[in-house]
Amino acid sequence: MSVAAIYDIHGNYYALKAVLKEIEQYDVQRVVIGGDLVWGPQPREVMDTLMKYKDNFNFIMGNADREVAFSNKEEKAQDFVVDLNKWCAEQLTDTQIGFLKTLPESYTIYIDGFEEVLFVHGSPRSDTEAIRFDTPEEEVLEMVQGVKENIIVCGHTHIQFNRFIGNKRIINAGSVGLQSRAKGACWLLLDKKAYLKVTEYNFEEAANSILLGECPFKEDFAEHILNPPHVGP
Ligand SMILES: [Mn+2]
Repeated sequence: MSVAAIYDIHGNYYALKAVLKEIEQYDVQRVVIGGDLVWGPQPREVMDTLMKYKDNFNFIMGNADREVAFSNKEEKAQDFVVDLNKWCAEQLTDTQIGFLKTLPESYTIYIDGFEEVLFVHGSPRSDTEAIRFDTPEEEVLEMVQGVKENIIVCGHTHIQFNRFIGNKRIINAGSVGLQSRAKGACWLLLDKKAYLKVTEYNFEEAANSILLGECPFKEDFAEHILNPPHVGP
């Protein structure tokens, strides 16, 4: 069995389309959508696409899905994040919001060549806790304490990695739509081995389509796609 893990799409419709197209090339039996689906410039297009797979893909909730789905329409915009939570929620149908509200925190599956694999958004104990490529080992060990699976797939920090810490293997799938460092849509293929994939797509076309939309801060999203920030060494 091979599995594709698609994390942190963040409302980037062109990046999602490119990854869905690429995974058709592989004999993928299962797709895990690792949270943070809609917070970004094209939430409706992304959600319309993903809902077609709602009975086939396995979804888990990201912090941003929770914040969008439960955003308070009456709340005054205080900052960028709150402002965008509200805007994203307004773009979605009630069914789509309802779907986001019911997503589970984690997903576990046995994969050939890997044994049981636990999928979470942030860390096993919180969808907002970041496991980064350079988080000190002792901090990571604390986050995974008590987890029975030895292989953990996460996202949230938008940079791919594959780390072996103690008896745990932790793989960050990276971000499809709002990646740092890599130029392309980042995802993970588990097919006997772990492959950190970067799928190129038409960045100019994606940026232009975002700029034609109504998303607040759309210029920032377009710029991020054209010139992903380089974070870390
Ligand atoms: Mn997140």
